[in-house]
Amino acid sequence: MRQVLLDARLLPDPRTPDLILDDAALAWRDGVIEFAGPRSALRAAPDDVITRCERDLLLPALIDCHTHAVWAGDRIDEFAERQRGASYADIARRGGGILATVRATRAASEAQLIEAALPRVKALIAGGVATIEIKSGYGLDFASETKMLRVARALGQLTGARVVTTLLALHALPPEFEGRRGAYVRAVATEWLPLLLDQGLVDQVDVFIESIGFSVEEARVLFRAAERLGCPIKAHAEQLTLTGASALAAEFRALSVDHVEYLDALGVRALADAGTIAVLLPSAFFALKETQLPPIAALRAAGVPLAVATDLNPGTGPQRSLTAALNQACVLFGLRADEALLGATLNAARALGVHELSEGLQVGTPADVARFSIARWEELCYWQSGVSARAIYCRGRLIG
Ligand code: DI6
Ligand code: FE
Repeated sequence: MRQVLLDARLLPDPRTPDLILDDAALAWRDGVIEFAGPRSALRAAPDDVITRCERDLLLPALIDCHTHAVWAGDRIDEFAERQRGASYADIARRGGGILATVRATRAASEAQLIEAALPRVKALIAGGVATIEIKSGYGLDFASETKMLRVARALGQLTGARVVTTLLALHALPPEFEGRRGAYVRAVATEWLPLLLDQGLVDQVDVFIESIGFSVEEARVLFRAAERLGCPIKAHAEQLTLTGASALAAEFRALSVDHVEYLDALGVRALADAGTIAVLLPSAFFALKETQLPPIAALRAAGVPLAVATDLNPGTGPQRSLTAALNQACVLFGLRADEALLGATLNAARALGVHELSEGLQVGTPADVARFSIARWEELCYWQSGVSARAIYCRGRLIG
């Protein structure tokens, strides 16, 4: 059977978003695109199944390259505390924040975690996302980190979305390792990572490198182990302070560094030389009422590719719409609409190492397609509440 979308406007390549083909056709078989172009050039096939798109806009499905979508419990009390003036760091230092979610997540079953995460993932899909990165990092012991990663894989199977998993065991120091930081880092690097890779549960690793997280030297231990195991690397970098995390990540040819509000000129240069993507997370910036903007102009001038993601998480990222995050990236960080669109498609694919999605919709690429009933593509960045997709396909399967 060949799926054929007709009567559409087609934006095949976010590098040239104004090149939109009117009266276009898009056809795929077994999840791989066979035709993308003017309807007049399409030759009918006997097994065509046709969908008429009423001049809706078709473009590459969006990619959310940074989420912590799996967690139990909530942090709404902390939200209220922060409204009363408490800082995120203070709450974390007194055992709240990430560790509050760790306690709830450890206590939850896989089924409970799936039940809690499914609506969040479905909300992202409803907003045009077909590929979602999901991190661990609320387990912080081997069994609970394994549980989180199994749930992430299950969410991909249940929804049909492409899920890329990330081991973020170095998200916070678990209480049982208080005073034994080195032992925890070594356990993650030398025991947990190889085991989880062998189980096919981990696609890449990440570290929260921060004053209230892990140091550059601690991250280096895990990055060395990941490099030896051929596991791609990313890092939460320069979110709250300048730590040198981006330079370290670039040294290991990381796929991406994420947040980068406090990135300096040395770090920008290092990212440019390494080809590392800078992932912007404006919803976390907004949630924390941050004031330090990422150095967008310097990143642009150095040619560092920019991606944009939701950072969906219970503490700093109650954001379930990637297009709403695109609006924030434009308004808060000064991204142009075309940069934001690229940041949620081709550059986000590169930030996840999903290279088959890094060239747009063309013959031979996966049929990851979003259909929006919008007059102009810029609306994907214009509406503050985000935009809903009319339909979303992942590998040619209708998932939302
Ligand atoms: N940086 C963040 O903003 C999130 N994790 C991280 O390393 C916050 C996660 C949380 O607060 O639960
Ligand atoms: Fe994050």
